Amino acid sequence: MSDRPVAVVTGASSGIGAASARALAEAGFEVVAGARRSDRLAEAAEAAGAVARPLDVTDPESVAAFVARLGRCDLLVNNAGGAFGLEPVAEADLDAWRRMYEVNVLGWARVTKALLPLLIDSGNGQVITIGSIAAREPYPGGSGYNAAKHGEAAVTRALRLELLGEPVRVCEIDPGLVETEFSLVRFSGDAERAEAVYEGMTPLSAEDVAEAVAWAATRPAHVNVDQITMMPRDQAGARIVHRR
Ligand code: 8X3
Repeated sequence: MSDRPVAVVTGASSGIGAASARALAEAGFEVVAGARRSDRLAEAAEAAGAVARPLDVTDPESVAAFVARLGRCDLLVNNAGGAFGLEPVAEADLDAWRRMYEVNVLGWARVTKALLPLLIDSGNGQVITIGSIAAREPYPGGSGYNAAKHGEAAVTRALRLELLGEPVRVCEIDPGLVETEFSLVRFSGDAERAEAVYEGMTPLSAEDVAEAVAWAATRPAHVNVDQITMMPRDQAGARIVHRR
């Protein structure tokens, strides 16, 4: 590896993760892109100018193998996550809730915990969590995802407090509607339902969020960008959307 600072991006095979990998490579980082889907990851990493490495944040062995290959880590972008379903509490699928907690909260914790020694050793480390407006505002049908994202936000904010005095910054970026594969995954591949989420309005793009990631990552070392909430102009709350 070169002398460039090393950024790890999780969930980097598509969407915000892939766009962040590209934006960070352009900003001068050596980017290590991790994700489960190896074909998609190889393609996205190549386009981003990043190194592709297999990573399943829900699997302790996968995380351990991923971390063991890193000699250095200056920045961790915790992007892996997602929603499964949009049922109200009355119809909640608790297995889906468990999976959401597993990927959004325990996945976050597994990777962050494993990389903290390298982040501290770097002398100027940073953890950026890609949260969600769902971490700030509950909405009907969001409960399981809201709980997972509120959980992820809570651990991110706790980490910020715990690392006070250490050379590691902690940042939470909470986007609203971003057109990625997010809704396709949430609705188990139902493309029509996924497209309807962004109908008649202009959502954020993955690149819009990636710009915020790169901006937060390139502030001077003494500047901690704690939290960013960003939404499309057409959105003023988790479920307050203007459609034409
Ligand atoms: C994705 C945004 O509003 O669907 O995290 O929860 S939302």
